[in-house]
Amino acid sequence: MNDKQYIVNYWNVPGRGESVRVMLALGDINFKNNYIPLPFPMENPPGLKPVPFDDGTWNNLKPKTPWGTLPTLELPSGKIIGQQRSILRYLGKNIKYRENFLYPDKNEDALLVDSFMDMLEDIWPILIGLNGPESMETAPLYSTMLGLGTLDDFLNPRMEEGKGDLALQFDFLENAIDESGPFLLGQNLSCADILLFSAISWWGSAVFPEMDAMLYERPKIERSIRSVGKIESISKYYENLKDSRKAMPIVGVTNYADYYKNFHKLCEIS
Ligand SMILES: N[C@@H](CCC(=O)N[C@@H](CS)C(=O)NCC(=O)O)C(=O)O
Repeated sequence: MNDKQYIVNYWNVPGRGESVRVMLALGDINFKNNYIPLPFPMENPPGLKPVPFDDGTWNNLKPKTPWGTLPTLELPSGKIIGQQRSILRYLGKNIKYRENFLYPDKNEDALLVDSFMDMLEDIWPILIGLNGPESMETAPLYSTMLGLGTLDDFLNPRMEEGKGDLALQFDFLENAIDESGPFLLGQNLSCADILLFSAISWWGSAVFPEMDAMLYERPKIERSIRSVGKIESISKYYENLKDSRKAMPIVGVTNYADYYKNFHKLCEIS
């Protein structure tokens, strides 16, 4: 890839943008994080830069994005593309780890990578909420973002071992992972591992109190995300940004800096 700058447009939380950031960090690619204030009607605490909450930026930007959503990635050519998994495939066709592209050349491997990524996207809206009759206060992600804590009444029955619909999804995921590892497809790292690393770390602070409920008796999921955390260019990325997390808001019981805590944990950054 060339040296011109990529720009990741996303809120200053991991969410769906983090996998894109991690891919670029892994590829040692020069990029800038353009943090868009979260479009929540909450007061901006004084002195925080960039401002965390709504200042009108998203209202102006939304119609100019390809799909009305974030993340978007601005390419060095100036073209702006959207959709997390499309961006990951695009980057994966350009970035190698140990001689192999992160989106595999072989059709069948690429198909497997796609299916891992698609199943993660199926879990995403359930955890965010807001697809059913939920209001913001009863949607698991918004509950922590609004500082109201995790929604145990929502999570506990759905994570019940062998029974809950979410627990079963994580079991399917565990069963689909290559036995010998360390990554989802086996020896070769792929962009699906990067998405899994980003998703579990994010959900383990934004929706669940910790990652434990998702990792319990699912050693292959844990092996993949721990192996990603050990990659030097990724831990370097988090180390470099650690101090900037001090400029994040505290809302109710939520310290927004903690949304990055699992990334630091997996990268073994104290
Ligand atoms: N399938 C899309 C979903 C994107 C999406 O829903 N993004 C949310 C943030 S995670 C968003 O932009 N919400 C603001 C809005 O819809 O106005 C992707 O994976 O990129």
